[in-house]
Amino acid sequence: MRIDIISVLPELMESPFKTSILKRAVDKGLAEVYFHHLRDFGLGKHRQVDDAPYGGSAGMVMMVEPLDRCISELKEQRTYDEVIYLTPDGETLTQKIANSLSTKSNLIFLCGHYKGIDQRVRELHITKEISIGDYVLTGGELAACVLADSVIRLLPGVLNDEQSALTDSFQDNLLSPPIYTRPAEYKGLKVPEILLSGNLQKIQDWLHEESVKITQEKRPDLLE
Ligand code: 6GU
Repeated sequence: MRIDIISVLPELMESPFKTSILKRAVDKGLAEVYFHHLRDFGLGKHRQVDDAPYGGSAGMVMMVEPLDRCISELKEQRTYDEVIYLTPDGETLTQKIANSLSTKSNLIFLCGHYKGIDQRVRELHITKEISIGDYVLTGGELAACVLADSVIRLLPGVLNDEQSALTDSFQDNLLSPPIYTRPAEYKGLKVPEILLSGNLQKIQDWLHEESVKITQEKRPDLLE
């Protein structure tokens, strides 16, 4: 998978892809992540990328021309499955969306800034708009990292068996059951007997029951 990320602040997104599992995915060639500095497509000697909105409301708007030039240049080089705009008014990211994007080959992520993008960028290029939740960030960069992480970890070969995505919270709309490691007793708190029993079928059944119980308690909306 190849992800091209367009931003006015690409330096905000460097370390997540240089650390741990995402780094390994990139090193193994399972994910290619490229940053594009929007300012390189800015207008005039000040490399302008934003301007005041027509109609006189507050804030600045990301201009159509730099974004169109940047995205068009990428599209000349390959076909993209989706051009995704990270914005708080997009569709809220879910595991289902991450699963679906993990089957794609080429994605563009456009990080929103200021008051947003000129509407004509949407009409020309954007195929999907994603938010990572109902709160406001200073820009789309951290959201782009969250989205990339949720997608890249699903690519075949990125996680090993122990880290398998199949038993994650949300993979089957259930939260994870409680887990324990040694010691079997700590400050009088004991690991449930069943987990020490060695009976794999019973353990599986218990873990599933616990998952359902915890989901009912914490996130009943997931069971609806
Ligand atoms: Cl994608 N961008 C911004 N600026 N804030 C957000 C968001 C995105 N998702 C949730 N809050």
